[in-house]
Amino acid sequence: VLWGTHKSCHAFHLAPRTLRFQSVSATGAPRWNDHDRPEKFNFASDVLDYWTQMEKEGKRGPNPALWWVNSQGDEVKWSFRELTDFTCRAANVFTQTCGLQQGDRLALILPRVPEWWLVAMGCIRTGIIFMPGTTQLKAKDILYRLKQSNAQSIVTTDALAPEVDSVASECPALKTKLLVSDHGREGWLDFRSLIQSASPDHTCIKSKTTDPMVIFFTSGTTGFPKMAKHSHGLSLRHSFPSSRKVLQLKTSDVLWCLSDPGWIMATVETMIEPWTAGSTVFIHHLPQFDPKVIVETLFKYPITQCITAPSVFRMILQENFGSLRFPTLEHCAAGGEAVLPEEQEKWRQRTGLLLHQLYGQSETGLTCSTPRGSQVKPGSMGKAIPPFDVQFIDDDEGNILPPNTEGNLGIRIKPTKPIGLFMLYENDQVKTAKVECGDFYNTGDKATIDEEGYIWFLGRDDDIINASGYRIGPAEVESALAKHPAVAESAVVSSPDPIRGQVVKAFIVLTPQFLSHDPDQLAKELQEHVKAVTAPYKYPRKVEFVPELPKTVTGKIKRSELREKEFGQMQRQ
Ligand code: BCO
Repeated sequence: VLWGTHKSCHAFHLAPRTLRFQSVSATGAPRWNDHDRPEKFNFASDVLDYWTQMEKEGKRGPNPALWWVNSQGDEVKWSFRELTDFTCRAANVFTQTCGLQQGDRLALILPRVPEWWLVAMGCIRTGIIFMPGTTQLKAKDILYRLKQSNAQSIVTTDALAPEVDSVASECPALKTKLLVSDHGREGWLDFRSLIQSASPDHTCIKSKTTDPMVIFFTSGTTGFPKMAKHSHGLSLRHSFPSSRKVLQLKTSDVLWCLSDPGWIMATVETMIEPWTAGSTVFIHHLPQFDPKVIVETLFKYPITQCITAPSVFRMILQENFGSLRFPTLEHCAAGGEAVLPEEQEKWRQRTGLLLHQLYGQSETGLTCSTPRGSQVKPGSMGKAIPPFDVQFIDDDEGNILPPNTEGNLGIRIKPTKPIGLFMLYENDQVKTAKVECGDFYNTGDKATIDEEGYIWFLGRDDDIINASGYRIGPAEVESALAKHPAVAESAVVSSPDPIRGQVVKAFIVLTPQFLSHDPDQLAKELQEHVKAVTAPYKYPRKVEFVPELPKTVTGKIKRSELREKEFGQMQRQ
């Protein structure tokens, strides 16, 4: 460990060695302009190894590149030199031990443990496409992901290994299972010991900017999650001056983004954006969400910037904490769902800090924000971040609408698709085509823009539920409910919630044999059932039993009618 002290090392120690670099920029990481389209780019060799070189030349301060802590007092601090060393080893484990090649797919389902960053960067070095997933996934979700992607490999922990084993026989493409654990498991390779014995000499691939790098699973309004595939352009974009302006990170900054590693927010804000700037990525293990731990952490560690979901800021404000004047915190940003002006004001009063909004999707990465230092218009999600040309378009042909008119937030893709926008939905030409509207990618998010370019979120134009920053497709929850014998049919919609913004609500028609059951007890049983068969964050926090569901003449459930009833109720309260 090069910097500071640590009580005990959670993961492993390796002596940093002298390294060979394949592609170190002479002029520094941020050498591209907003509209550059370099033919080749690889985040590992062009950015991570650049900072390693800066450290070696004494041109970067002593702060770590990754600083990981947990509530037991364990701590890991890795410099960029160590990260280059360890991620080269990870790359060798994948290619030499596991026989994986550029273009192969690896499911990465780990909690916030330091190995997550080694696996992701090891994949980038080798061109293996990594597919982050939350540890809340259940066997059924994992099976879906492995089969849809034809994944050759998976990296996960003890907690999820049995779930993987229960479905592995249905995944013929799956060649290697890697376990991050202190214990062995039959049929699994031990990632930690393989890293220890692997060579740190590795030649990073010379990836094209347009080569695939990562796939995020994102919920749709119908069916199961889609695979939004991104190229190396996703990481190149954060070297552009417009992206660098958003947080204005410096090498001395310590950025804590609390996102679960399964979401695009974590890939961008706990890896790409801070390391592009040579900043410290701070991670707390946080196996369970607890506002008290978050507040204690912000007091205890020299964190300068914090990014999380608006629900987290709300939950902190709800608790009775004495002081929220954090000694080193300078900048806060919230992303994943909308923030109300009253919440921004309350946060400012309690902390003395402005709460900036970020907006993006798994398909788009960071799309809008109010850059640090520029005027925050309360309730607005800020301005478009170039190279995205954001316009407000109509549903039909993608015609551009004038300011202050409600429209779909569109990102121009013609004549040229901008760097950083997803490539396509893997294996799904129909859905890829469906989100193209004239010259634009249609986000499906309704918003308006004012004359100064500030954007105001209004809502979705479909049935997707945004509950505390999670995008949840109703079909996923309805399909989980359908597996319970009490459910004849169900309709799942969003319902307003003062803390989480929205929550999942299920309207359920019971089968005759359950009609006489105690409704409260049955609601709890169904909630537990959903938590057991699919990722628990999707479970319906509200349940209402109804004799029938509203339907169109063709038998289609009118979710919009139910949703309007929910939001109408809120207005009447
Ligand atoms: O609330 P309950 O206790 O009833 O249930 C919770 C958990 O306790 C439970 N659970 C979790 N793991 C389980 C489990 N139950 C059984 N078995 C397990 N293995 O399930 C429920 C999960 O709900 P949750 O995750 O909302 O829980 P929690 O603890 O209330 O967390 C609150 C938040 C705010 C921390 C959480 O909702 C959150 O992390 N939200 C943010 C999501 C996010 O990062 N979105 C960004 C996506 S990327 C993007 O938008 C692009 C932006 C550029």
